[in-house]
Amino acid sequence: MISPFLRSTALGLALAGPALAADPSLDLVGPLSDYKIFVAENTAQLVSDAEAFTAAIKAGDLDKAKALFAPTRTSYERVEPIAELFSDLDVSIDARADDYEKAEQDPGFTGFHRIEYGLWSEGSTQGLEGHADRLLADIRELDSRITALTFPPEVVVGGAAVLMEEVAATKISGEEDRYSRTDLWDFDANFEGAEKIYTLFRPLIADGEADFVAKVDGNFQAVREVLAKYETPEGGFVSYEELTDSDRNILSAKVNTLAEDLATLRGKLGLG
Ligand SMILES: [Cu+2]
Repeated sequence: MISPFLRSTALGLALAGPALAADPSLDLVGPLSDYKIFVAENTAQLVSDAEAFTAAIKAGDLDKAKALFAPTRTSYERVEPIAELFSDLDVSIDARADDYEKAEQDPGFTGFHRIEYGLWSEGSTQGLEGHADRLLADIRELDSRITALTFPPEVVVGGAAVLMEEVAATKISGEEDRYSRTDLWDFDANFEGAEKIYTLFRPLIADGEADFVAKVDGNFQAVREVLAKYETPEGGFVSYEELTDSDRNILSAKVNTLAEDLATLRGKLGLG
């Protein structure tokens, strides 16, 4: 879930006024419609993955449910830059226990991380059936909303920066997947999602901003190289506990720089 505080500070400007490209030759329509296709592909994948994940929970298959948890989340984490556009569902799908008064015991705590708590900390699928139904319903609702959803360019481009900020500020501490330690799967998907946005808009500025583009490309590349060290042969990631301090420091530095640089991308595109 995206912190409302980070959202409001980083998007405050963008939401305050109409966004007009400074340079009329900057055609945002193409990248935006390509991005919408990317989001729709991911939410469709999320629906089918969530069907299998929730079916395993309801069948009482603990091992299968645990195995499907992280891969099911990846398509959600890839679209997290625009979570602002469906913030009600982001809360019910992806909130942390800390957001609730009674933490894990709070009846308002739902979604992936409530299920994660049950599967890992309580070691059982028992009592998770209702949470599984709710999660699948929320995910289907999200997928059905995408077609009609308007994607404001300042929210899409700003969202990539905000997500990097969020990774640097909170996710790097390992808060997101604290019961399963599958955080590296989420990081990888978050970077993919932010890089997708950057890559789609990059051609619009590449000519005039060669240094900027080289720097951002290099930082995404550096992050990919660190994460690649932790990939498993099956295409997943090892436990977050295996991340060394020095790699955590590299990731943290790169993510902070990416957050700053992507925050300036909005201005470079004339998005205020
Ligand atoms: Cu998340």
